Amino acid sequence: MIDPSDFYQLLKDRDVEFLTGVPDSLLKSVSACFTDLAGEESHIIAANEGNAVGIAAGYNLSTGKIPMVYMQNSGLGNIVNPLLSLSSPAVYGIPMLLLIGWRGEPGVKDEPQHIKQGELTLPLLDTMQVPYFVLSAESDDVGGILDRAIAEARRQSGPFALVVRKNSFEPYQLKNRRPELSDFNRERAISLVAEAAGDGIVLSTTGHISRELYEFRKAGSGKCRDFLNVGSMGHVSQIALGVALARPEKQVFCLDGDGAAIMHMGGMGIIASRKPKNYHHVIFNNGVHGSVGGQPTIGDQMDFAKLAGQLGYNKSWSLSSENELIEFLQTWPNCDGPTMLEIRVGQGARKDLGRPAETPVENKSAFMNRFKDPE
Ligand SMILES: Cc1ncc(C[n+]2csc(CCOP(=O)(O)OP(=O)(O)O)c2C)c(N)n1
Repeated sequence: MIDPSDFYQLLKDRDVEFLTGVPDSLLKSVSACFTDLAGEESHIIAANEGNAVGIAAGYNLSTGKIPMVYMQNSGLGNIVNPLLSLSSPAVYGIPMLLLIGWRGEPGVKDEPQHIKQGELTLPLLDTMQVPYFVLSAESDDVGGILDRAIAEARRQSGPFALVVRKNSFEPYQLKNRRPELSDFNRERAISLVAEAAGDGIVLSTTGHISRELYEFRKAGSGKCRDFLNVGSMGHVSQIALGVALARPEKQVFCLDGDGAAIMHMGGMGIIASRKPKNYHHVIFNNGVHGSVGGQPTIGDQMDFAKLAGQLGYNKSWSLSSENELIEFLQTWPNCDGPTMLEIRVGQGARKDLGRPAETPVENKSAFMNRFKDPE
């Protein structure tokens, strides 16, 4: 296995000192190490992976040095455009290293949302003509691999990818943890919101939030008929918008995370512009990418309620305790939307948090049946 601190040092020794990206469960230890060891000026957790390629390009344009962009392979979709129309040797030719966590590698058991992406990770890189090397726990001479990757990125004047297999890096515990934004337990907050949503339509975001909602439904009625957006991080607010506009007679509740909302934040302006009266957006803001290791987002600096108000949501609030939420929920589902409720919550999730037992297609059917069947 590769020691993440050694890896960071090997990069520095080669003058690769600027790191940007979006955390990934499989690269958890290496991105936590970047958060701890690299100063703020040389490490930026970006809003999304495409933005990270942009930041890296700006760094290279102004220093001539090679940056590293790290991501989960789910982020490949976000980087296609800036790779092909910015950093490609056929356009500006901007050398950079990409470090890509390979979820869903063929033959390795993984969650359904990672299977197709995992199967197509190398073919996608081939199609984009991005050269790559696959790193694993058995890789020795990582320094030599980096030397060749850097030389190739410089020779081609374009990106070079290191695709990282599961368990390549040794565990590393993040030390610079973001202070808690509140001590309100998120699972409890989710259960209160889901209950208040009554027979409204609920959609939830990628990661722990969907898993907590699922567990709450299973413990209650035993059935989950909410749409659990296990993949496509950052898009649940727009899926919910599509539902709300098509079904104005239903109250629609979107349970979002701070990292996910920030990833494609422009969508909030589109929600506000269409003014769906039945749309209720809830952001559970813990200030971190909790599902993939707790690396910070900019959630602590965000005032989502104020932002929503400025964008044109009808009403918006922010709160951070169970008592406030219980009182608030007496009236909220009857307010005209679009509404935004930011709930500041604590970090972390239960160690024994389950995962949906149903496939995404089964989840879709149960969700779609809600529009046919009486409850
Ligand atoms: C495009 C993309 N990039 C990265 C990931 C990996 N990922 C899964 S959940 C998550 C964190 C989500 O953060 P947030 O919305 O704040 O919710 P929390 O994890 O704190 O519950 C990340 C980065 C992903 N699934 N898709």
